[in-house]
Amino acid sequence: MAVTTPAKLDAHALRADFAYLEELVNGSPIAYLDSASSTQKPKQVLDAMREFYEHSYANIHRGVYRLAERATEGYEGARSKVAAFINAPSTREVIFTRNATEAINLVAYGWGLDNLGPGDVVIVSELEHHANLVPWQYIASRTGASVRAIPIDDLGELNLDVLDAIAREGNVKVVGVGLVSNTLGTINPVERIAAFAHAQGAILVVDAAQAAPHRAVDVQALGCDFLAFSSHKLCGPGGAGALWGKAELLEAMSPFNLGGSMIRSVALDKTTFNELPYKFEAGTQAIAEAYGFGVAIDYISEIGLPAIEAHEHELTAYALDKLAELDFIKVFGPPVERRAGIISFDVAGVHPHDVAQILDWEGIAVRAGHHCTQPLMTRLGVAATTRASFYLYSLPEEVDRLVAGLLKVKKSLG
Ligand code: C6P
Repeated sequence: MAVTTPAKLDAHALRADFAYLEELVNGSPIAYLDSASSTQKPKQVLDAMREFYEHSYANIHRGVYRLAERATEGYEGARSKVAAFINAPSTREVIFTRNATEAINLVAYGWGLDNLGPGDVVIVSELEHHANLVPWQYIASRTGASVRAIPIDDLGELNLDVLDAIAREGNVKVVGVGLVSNTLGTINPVERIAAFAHAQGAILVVDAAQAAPHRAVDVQALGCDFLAFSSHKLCGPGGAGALWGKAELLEAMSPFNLGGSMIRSVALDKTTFNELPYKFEAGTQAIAEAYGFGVAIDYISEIGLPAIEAHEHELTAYALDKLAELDFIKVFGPPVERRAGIISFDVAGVHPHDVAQILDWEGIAVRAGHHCTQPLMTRLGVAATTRASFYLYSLPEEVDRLVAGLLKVKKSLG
């Protein structure tokens, strides 16, 4: 069998697209190791958005004048790009939202309120970001359903053996899991979970916030029913995100936000709703941001998701090796083969906020905290971790600086 290696990306060259990465902090370029939180934006996206605002901006789906048509084309063109990016069968199935959080809330409210009830079970996992846990807890509390979590093992990987036992507790109606954990980088076996969910007659909601920017995501191959992600984590602007859902489910669902644009006809006593996807896009959307989301998809697609994934994999392997040499560091999470470019760790005797503060003095940006995964922190037995995360512009030199910075942390506070 022929093995194809993705073309390598040139992170040094790509950094020229990102103004902040060219700046110096205390004489050194910033080592931005917080892309899991949000990515830097390339000039291609920023220039395109400025051009759009200057020459193509008007409200969409309303005006018949040329400018409005141009704006509508830009916005709908971005929808087509999102659909192609995740291999959605139809653009009608792509809803623009503000972010991944809103996309998951849309499903929890729009599907959950109508379809969950006493005796029903929503399964999430111990790895979930609060965005894929709190909406389900809330809707379960409103409907009488219960929420169960798939536990993780000591490597931070899902223990799927418990699924059958959970299924015996009630009617499993929803399974909500992330494709990649934002805290541990664990890559979850979503195809296997899809088979379980569908055998139960449940829907599978996939949080792809940490996956779609870094690896090819194909909603049809995953076998999910809904998938959510954000633009700002893939080089795009904030304020735009996407929900993909199967047309038959979206069609049967109640709307989430109500008002202008999402209606077909309104009388004082009755309203009928618009067709997909507009039924779920009430009010004036983040038009230029959706457009910029599409440009960001072009940008990362041109570099190539396989090349981005391979680059991050190489960096992660390098960083895990280097960190393993430091006896005062405890790294959480799975081995590199089953991990994306995210590394959470503990520095013996030093609070993660102090770690991050000292690293900042060295021009290294990492995140410290619970990463919106408090149940996972409880499972790990810590209040917080320090987290480094990589993207297409990350460099091995930045890993070396992280290691040198951690040695300084140890010297000052350890
Ligand atoms: N994680 C992090 O530093 P929004 O904020 O809606 O764009 O994305 C929410 C979200 C949902 N799921 C996962 C797996 C995520 O990682 C995030 C955002 C950031 O890890 C901010 S907490």
